[in-house]
Amino acid sequence: MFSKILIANRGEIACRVAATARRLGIKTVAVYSEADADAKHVAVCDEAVLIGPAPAKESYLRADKIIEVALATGAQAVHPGYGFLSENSEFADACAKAGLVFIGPPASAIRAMGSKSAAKSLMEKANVPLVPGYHGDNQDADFLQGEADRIGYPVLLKASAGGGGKGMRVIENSADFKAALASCKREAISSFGDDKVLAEKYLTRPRHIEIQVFADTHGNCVYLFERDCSVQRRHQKVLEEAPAPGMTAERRAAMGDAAVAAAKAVGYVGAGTVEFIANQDGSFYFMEMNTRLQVEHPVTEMISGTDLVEWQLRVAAGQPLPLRQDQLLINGHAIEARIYAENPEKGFLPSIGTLRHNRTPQAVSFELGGSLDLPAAVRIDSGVREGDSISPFYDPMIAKLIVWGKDRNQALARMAQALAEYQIVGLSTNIAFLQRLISGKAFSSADLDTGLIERNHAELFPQAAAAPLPVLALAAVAQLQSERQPGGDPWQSGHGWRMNSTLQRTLHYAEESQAYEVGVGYLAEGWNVSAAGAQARVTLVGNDSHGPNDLSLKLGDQTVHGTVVQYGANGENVHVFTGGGHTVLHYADPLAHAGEAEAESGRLTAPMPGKIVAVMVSAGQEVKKGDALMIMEAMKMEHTISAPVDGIVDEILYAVADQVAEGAQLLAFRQPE
Ligand code: MV4
Repeated sequence: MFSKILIANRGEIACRVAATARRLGIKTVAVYSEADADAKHVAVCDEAVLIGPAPAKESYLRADKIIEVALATGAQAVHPGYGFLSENSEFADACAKAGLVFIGPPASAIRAMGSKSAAKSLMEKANVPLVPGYHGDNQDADFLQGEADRIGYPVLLKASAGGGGKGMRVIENSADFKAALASCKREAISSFGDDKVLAEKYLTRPRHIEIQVFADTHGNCVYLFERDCSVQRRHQKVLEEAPAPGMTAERRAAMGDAAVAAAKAVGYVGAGTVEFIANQDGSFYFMEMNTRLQVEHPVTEMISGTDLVEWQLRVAAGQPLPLRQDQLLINGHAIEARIYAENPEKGFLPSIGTLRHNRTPQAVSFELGGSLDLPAAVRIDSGVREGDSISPFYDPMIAKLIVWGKDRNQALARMAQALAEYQIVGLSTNIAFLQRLISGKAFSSADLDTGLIERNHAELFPQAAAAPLPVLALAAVAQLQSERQPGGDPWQSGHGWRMNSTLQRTLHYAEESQAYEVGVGYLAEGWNVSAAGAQARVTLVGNDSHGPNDLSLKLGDQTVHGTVVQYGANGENVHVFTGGGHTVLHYADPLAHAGEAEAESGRLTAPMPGKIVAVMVSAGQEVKKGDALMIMEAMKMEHTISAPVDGIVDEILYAVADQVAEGAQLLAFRQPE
């Protein structure tokens, strides 16, 4: 076995590989770009070497640099992870030439599977089922049309050099053939520099079912069952599960044997995935082979009780596979959801930013080894921690959330629970979208095909509902708590209450296009909170909990638990997590905004009559936007006057205990040039 390996990747997969290496006592060398100097994968490896600027072309794709680092650090092997150089046959060759073991298949196997049409010819010879079609060299338009007519419509034209759905055309009838062929060839030449196409029978409601295979250098090759990855959008997998719902033992054996035949046909070694496209009746056809460890490998690990990275390392070191086919068994059901920094409401645009708050459900990380003997109920593979950023340079995946259950229903329930507990603030995520997806009828009843997301668009993108009273009450109570003086008893909820009158305030919140006015009446104990026609007596109940942002409220006789994260000037960004939901509110502090309008003229005025109770700054002091300048008591409440922008305090016009009239200028303020 190796004593040191280099991990030529970043993010969760680099961390995943490092975890197994550590467990096996293998030292790890990380490589990183300038953008990743503080990344988790750098922290979890034993050594780390900077290889270049942020763009992948100048860092994670620099084969020469990576090999140089491997040699300089004394690594004996290179694990490429997925993406980047993982399916680059020249990199595999270059590693071998440098005397390094490439932890992956032989370069020849990568090449053999690299070309669509060549791979299909090889598969045909190996008796791996192919979609009825034509994938030969004759590209004459009349000939291809004859083939399409023979196959029968609808027919799918695919660019031979294509992948990921690019360069595909569905043709409904012979009359449309020539125009579609010309258009497909134009796209193929411009996208791939090669206009060769193949024609296939078009499957109208296909499922994506892939088989995990593993081969060693001793002639052994096994399959570790299937994964159903039908739930995709624009060829990006969203949910993956194992085993595939509805799979029979006979079909599984047939697909497994076909996948092993495919691997053997190209002299495969290591971890590979044979992708099939399956009809609803279960008939299946070879699509392509991925010659790497896949993103979704954890669902296979969970149902088979294996560590596929350990298998990769053993095979690369020349050891035989740890188990024979007859020793491999399926235990239970696993589902993986990919948590992405993206905005589903805005066409799934990647969302760049910092994970200000990243609270994950109770889970094991792979490092803890919980998925080996007794499967963990929940596993999270992630390459980022709270405080880390999702940068525009790389894939914006935040984490893979993987759950295991004794059956699919238990796994589904655990996924729902885990997603409900997952809290992220700082960037948009697809968590709410995943919640709707897994609870929707199509997925929960396993009515799967690659069109599931598009077909259920209305259900998956509902109109935003108005925030209910518990959400607004949590936001309001968090605001009241944050206004409290430091050092006060945080659970004394009578703040603002006066013997001879009831103080009444209105807090203003906005959510996207909706605005909320939350009425707060101070009581001797708690508050009367009213919003959107609903009203309840609210009290803060003991906090037996968790974190500083957690609140438990009594709303009438209902108990509500929630987490409220506030940030920005005057806590203007308010994130409320409760009941598995996440509401993003904007808090409009009336005093802060009274100041903002006057910032340009350098004045900060009292928006109402009151008394100065504290002055925190002195003349000439530089302050940052949001810094507290003065506290005044107005309307029987204390209000902080904050700097509306970065600037300098010119003059302070009132002192502590002074009475001020409405509109009085409190201090003079200027912005630096
Ligand atoms: C197909 C197909 C229907 N019929 N081939 C899309 C990506 C490429 N690798 C193969 N793809 C498809 N090939 C025939 N004959 C439908 C797809 C397809 C698809 C396949 C797997 C997973 C998701 C998909 C989404 C849309 C279309």
